[in-house]
Amino acid sequence: MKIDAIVLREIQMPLAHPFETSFGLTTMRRIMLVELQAEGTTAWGECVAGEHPYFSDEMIDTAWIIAKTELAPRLVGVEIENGGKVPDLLKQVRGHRMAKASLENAVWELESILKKVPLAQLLGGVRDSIPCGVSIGIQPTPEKLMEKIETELAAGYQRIKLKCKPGWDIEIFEMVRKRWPQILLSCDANSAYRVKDSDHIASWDRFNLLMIEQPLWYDDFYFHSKLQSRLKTRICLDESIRNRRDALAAIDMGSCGIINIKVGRVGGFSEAIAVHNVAAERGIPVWCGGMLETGIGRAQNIALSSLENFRLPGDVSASKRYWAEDIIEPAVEVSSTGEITVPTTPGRGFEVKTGLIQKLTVREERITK
Ligand code: OSB
Ligand code: MG
Repeated sequence: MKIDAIVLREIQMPLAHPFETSFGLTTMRRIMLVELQAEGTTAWGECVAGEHPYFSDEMIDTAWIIAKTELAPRLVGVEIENGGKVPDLLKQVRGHRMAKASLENAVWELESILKKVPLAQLLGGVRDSIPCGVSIGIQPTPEKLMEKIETELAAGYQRIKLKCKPGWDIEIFEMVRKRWPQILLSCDANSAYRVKDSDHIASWDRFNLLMIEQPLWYDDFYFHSKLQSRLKTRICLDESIRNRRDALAAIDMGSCGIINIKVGRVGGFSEAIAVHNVAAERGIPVWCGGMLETGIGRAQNIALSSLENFRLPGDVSASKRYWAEDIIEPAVEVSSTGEITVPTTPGRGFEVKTGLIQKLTVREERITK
């Protein structure tokens, strides 16, 4: 496969519902899309870097400059055998995993289009449908949160994840558990707690949470392992896991019992599959996280979630939870039993609305040889 040109685009889209985490409030997304023009067709990638370097040290503007000056020039005009060869072409550049993933994933997509196989199959997927959960942000009031949970459960979602932080935790879990004693419930702190909060967090065991996601520092394994040894509830690591070696270290140290795989956070499909495999070998379940993606990233998340060890409901939910109008069609829909059907057509399995993307584009850059 040879890429003729890579087009970077920034699109801006307001979220249908503002999303608040312990690190901040997002109302408007600025998203870098990658379009590969190759072999008479086009393939797409989405960069999940945020508007600010709050979730990770990348943000859309760093991803843009790195993709433009360092990564795209290493891919354009070069014979690339398949998507799995991309990490090797980009390895001289350290870090910038979200920028790398947007390009690598587009190459995998290109390969699936040219080979006329579904992206899920190319990645090694085995599932026809994937179980879905939702991530519910911090709300203006507890009452609003209860309404949201009610709506999502009625829509069929199989697991509710609550964003939490000091001051928005025990009282909230108490209230939710009182009303819904049986549901699959988890929480995600996005690193909002410290070691001194260990007793506080240990007291959450009584809420029978499926997991506690990333309670401590974004770059830590050691203190998570100390905390995990005090908990009955499994810790799930998100931010801390950057690659397969991190997954191994975290599992061997007992820092977590579950791993959230975000393909952007680990640098692309190759590394996501490697994390998936090493977790599977050690009996640690994984699930697919979300980064408020458009349909392009979401379609790729669906494909990844079809791998065997994605055994827990992911944060891969319907387009309408995020956008008034998604940039793919059909929009991603979730069944009344909380599942998304994995497409069986070649490539990503959804059409990209190029006209809409053009309208949403605020900057564009074309990289050729
Ligand atoms: O930590 O999982 C996270 C969104 C943005 C940044 C980080 C996270 C999230 C989510 C939302 O939890 C997942 C989604 O619905 O896309
Ligand atoms: Mg998380």
